[in-house]
Amino acid sequence: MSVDLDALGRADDWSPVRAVVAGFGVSGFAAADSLVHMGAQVTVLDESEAGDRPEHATLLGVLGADVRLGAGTTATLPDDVDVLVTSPGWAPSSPLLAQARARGVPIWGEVELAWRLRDPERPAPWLAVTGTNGKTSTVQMLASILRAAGLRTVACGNIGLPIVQAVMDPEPYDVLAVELSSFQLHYTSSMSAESAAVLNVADDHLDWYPDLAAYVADKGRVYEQVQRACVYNVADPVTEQLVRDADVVEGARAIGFTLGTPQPGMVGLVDDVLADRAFVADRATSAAELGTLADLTDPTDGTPPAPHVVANALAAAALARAHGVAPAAVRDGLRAWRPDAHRIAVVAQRDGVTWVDDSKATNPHAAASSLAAYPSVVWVAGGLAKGADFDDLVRTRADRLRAVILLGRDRAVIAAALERHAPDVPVIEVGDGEDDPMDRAVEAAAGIAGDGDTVLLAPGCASFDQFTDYAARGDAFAAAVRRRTG
Ligand code: UMA
Repeated sequence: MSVDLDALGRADDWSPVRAVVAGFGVSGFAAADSLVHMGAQVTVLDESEAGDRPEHATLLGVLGADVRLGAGTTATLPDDVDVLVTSPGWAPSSPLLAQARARGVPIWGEVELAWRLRDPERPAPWLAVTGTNGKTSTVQMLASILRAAGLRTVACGNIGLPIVQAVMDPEPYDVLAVELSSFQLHYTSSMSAESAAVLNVADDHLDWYPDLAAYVADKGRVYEQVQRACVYNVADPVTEQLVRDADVVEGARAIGFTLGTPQPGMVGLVDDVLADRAFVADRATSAAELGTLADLTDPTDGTPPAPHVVANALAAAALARAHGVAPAAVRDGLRAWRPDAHRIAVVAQRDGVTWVDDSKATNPHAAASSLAAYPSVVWVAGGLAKGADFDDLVRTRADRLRAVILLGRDRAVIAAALERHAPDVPVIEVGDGEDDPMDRAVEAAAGIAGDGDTVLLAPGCASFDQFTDYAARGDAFAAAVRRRTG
């Protein structure tokens, strides 16, 4: 007898449910743990036995889960499965997911599971953020604002804390600041966020998706069934179109954010003031002040905020205002916010040269935003391009490039774009055979950069070909810079 999954919630008995969890990384472990907690019969499959997986397997094994790790374990979907809960990194073409589709087994992501497991007595509303770039900073700003308003909240989702873990927390949250990747949205169908924002859309993850349209469509899913506000980027018409295409709850509003003067129904900038003309009573003639650019200026070195940081702050402010947060709490929250490491972090200043680590710029769109902040740049780039195209980036930023240092597996993709659109810019390639490629790259940059230049690590690519992750890449850059500049 099959189980009526749609009738099951947090208050129900899940013991008849036979769930297979695909992947035992961060989200897979959290999903499996929650399902075991709900009493379901859980089988977990993961090709890898590395890291903390064996320890987690023992832990869940004691609680009754069947955890199968290692090569070959993910080839075949077990018989008698009611639901497959997949990790976001699994492409829909994976054999396990294809078998589930062929057999009519529902496929949920961990986010879908989290939505279904919300506490019926006190379901914390979700304020959801997606977009190609800026998601993590925006949810951090949002969480900071919500905290300044006295609310119990946490930034969760793609940022690292699985949403299901936040939802199952014994001490309930008032509201959640949720970062969603396109992968997570792909496997989410019943979520109805209180409000949601798409910050921007540009090429990314074209190794996972058949084409850009499929990626954009998954981003748009964040607006489905939104209850209060769909926040879009006035400068990015694709995001506004996604709002138009969405099926929202009656009464939900479209709210734009802009670096220009806001029209009624938008938040934006009036001189250096972050101004709200969306959530004030008389928006035809007045605006509320949500803070100033000084509130986003780094107090340690007085660096003014880059344009995309202001845009992210306006999007976070719109989501918070839609939730009912007062203007003063928006200002206090933005003041308290600090960017993470590896996001346009100044690592050294020496002999008129500024060395900046923006290792988090893992696609061309992010690298382009980063390059826009500096007039004369020695650009350090390369890694895994994920199928992206660098032509637009090079065409629009060529006038800022003094020289380019390329490293990593797909460096030829960037070299070819430079050849086409900036043939006069000197390019130095660091070969794969080098012992410490980042050290070689920094050495090459030091040989070129002069007074007034910025050496900018904004790779436009993922890091996994040469580093564990973008943080390790940024650390390697900073260490090499310090060795050279003292
Ligand atoms: N695996 C298999 N077979 C496969 C594919 C994967 O067995 O064919 C296994 C891997 O061995 C691994 C697990 O499945 O154990 C992979 O899980 P995953 O790659 O989906 O990653 P998680 O550890 O569950 O982390 C995920 C997000 N990862 C991805 O989307 C790739 C994390 O985002 C997120 O923080 C976490 O859930 C909690 O929500 C990271 C990320 O890189 C930061 N996101 C991308 C981005 O920001 O660009 C989308």
